[in-house]
Amino acid sequence: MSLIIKGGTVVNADISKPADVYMENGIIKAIGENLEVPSGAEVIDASGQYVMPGGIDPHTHMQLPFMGTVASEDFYTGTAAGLAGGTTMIIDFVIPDPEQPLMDAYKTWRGWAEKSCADYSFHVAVTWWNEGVHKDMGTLVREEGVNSFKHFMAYKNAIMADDEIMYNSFSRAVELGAIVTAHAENGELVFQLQKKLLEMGMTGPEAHPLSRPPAAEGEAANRAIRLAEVIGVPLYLVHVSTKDGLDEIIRARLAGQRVFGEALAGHLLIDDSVYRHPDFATAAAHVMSPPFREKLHQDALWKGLQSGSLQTTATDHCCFCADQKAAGKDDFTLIPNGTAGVEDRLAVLWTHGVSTGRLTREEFVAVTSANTAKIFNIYPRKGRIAVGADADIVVWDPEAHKTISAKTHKQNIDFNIFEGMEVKGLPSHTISGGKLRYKDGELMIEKGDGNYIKRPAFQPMFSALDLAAKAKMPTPVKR
Ligand code: URQ
Ligand code: ZN
Ligand code: ZN
Repeated sequence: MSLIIKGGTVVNADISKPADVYMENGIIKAIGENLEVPSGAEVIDASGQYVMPGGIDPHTHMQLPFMGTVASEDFYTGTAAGLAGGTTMIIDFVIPDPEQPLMDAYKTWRGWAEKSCADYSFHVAVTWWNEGVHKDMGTLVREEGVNSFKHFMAYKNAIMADDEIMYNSFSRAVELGAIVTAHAENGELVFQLQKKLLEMGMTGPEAHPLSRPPAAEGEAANRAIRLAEVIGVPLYLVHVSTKDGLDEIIRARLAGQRVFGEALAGHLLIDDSVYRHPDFATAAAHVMSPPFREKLHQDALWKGLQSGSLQTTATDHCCFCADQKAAGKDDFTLIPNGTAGVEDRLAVLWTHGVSTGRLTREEFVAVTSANTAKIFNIYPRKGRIAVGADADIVVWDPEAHKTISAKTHKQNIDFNIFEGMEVKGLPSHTISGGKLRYKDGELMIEKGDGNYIKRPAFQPMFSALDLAAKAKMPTPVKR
C-alpha cells in the first residue's frame, strides 16, 4: 500500500516547506520536491494546500458510562468523526470506579476501543487508593505503555480524588517516570454550591456555571501544582477554562516547574450566555465541566496559547443527546456533563486562530498535534511529517469552507456547540496509517483499523534523595 502527496506545502511545528510526501505500509518514506511517483502508488494532488501531521486530540471520552447514562459517541463513530475533521489519533480515558482494580477497568476500555477506525491511547484515572492501585500503576507503565495518570478533583461522591489519593498517586507516578494530569475544580466547593443553589430554588442549567466559579478552578489548579512541585512529578492540567487557572500555570512555569496546560476548542470560543438560553435543551446541551465562561477568560486562553503558557488543544468529546440531558430537567446537577467537538477542533482553530493571525500555521500544528505528541512521549512517531514517522496526515485546503451543523456533522450526537459557525479551512484528505480514510466529505473507513498506541515512560527525574533535598527536608543528623 503506497501513496504519494504531490505539490503541497509541508507544515511542521517548527518549519514549513514545499515538498511531496511518499508513504509505504503506513510509514513516511520520503519527503522532498518533485519526488518520482513510484508505479502503483496512489497520488493525491495537494497543490495550494498544506500537508500537516494529523491532529491528536488528547482528551476524549468515547462511550463513557457517566452520571447514570453512557456517552452516545462510541470509539468507532468517534474516531470516524475525528478523521472527517483531520484528527488521526485520540487519547481517551480509562476511568475505574472507586474500589475497581485499575487493570480491570483498563481491560474493559481496551475492549471497547477495539472497534476504533483510527489510532488511540489511554490516560488512566486514579479514583481511589490501596496497594493494588500502586501495583497496577506499575503494570500499566511497564507492560501496557500508559505514561499518564488522571485525577478528577471534581465529582465528589463519584470519581473525585482527594489530596491523599493525589499524594499517593503523584508519588507513584514520579517513581515510574509517568506524568500526572488533573481536572482542576474544587469538588467540595462545587458540591456545596450545587446544594445551596438548589435550596435557593435555582434548578435550571443557568445555575451550572454559578456552581463552578473560576475560583474553584484557580484553587484546584494551584493545589495540584503545589502537590506536583513538592513531589517532583510533571503535571498536565486538562481543560484549563479560566484566567484563574492559567495564572497558576504561568506562575509555576516561570518558577521552572514542569507544568503543562490544555485548552478546549469550546472554551476558546463559547461563552456562558449559552446557559441562559430560554430553551432548556439548548442550555443543557452546553452543560459540561468546567463550564463555558465569560469572554475575558476566552481572551486569556487565546493569549495562553499564543504565549506558549498553554501547549495543547483538545475537545473533551463526551456526547449526551437531548433525551439524556433531560435527566436534569428539574435539577441541573443531574444533567450529564459533556459536549462534542472531535470533528470540528481543527477547522475552528484554523478559522479563529490562524486566519485571525493569533497563531501561525506552525503554531497551529504545535497546538493541535506536535505538543501533545511531545508531552505524552510519542514524538516524532506522531505529530511530525518526517521520514520514519507514522503516515497520519491531513491535507488542508485553506480555501474550503462550510457552516458547522448537527444536521451535517458525522458525530453521533443531536447537537453541535458550534452550530451555525462559518469555518474556512478544512481537510480535503485525511490519511491514517498510510491509508486514505477521508476525501472531500466522504469517509472510507474500516471498523477496527485503529491501533492502540503505547506511550513509553519518561526518565524518572528525581531520586528520593533529590526529593528530600528539594523538599528542603534536612538529611538525618548523625547523633
Ligand atoms: O470532566 C470530564 O472531563 C468528563 C467527565 C467529561 N465531562 C465534562 O463535562 N467535561
Ligand atoms: Zn474533566
Ligand atoms: Zn474529560
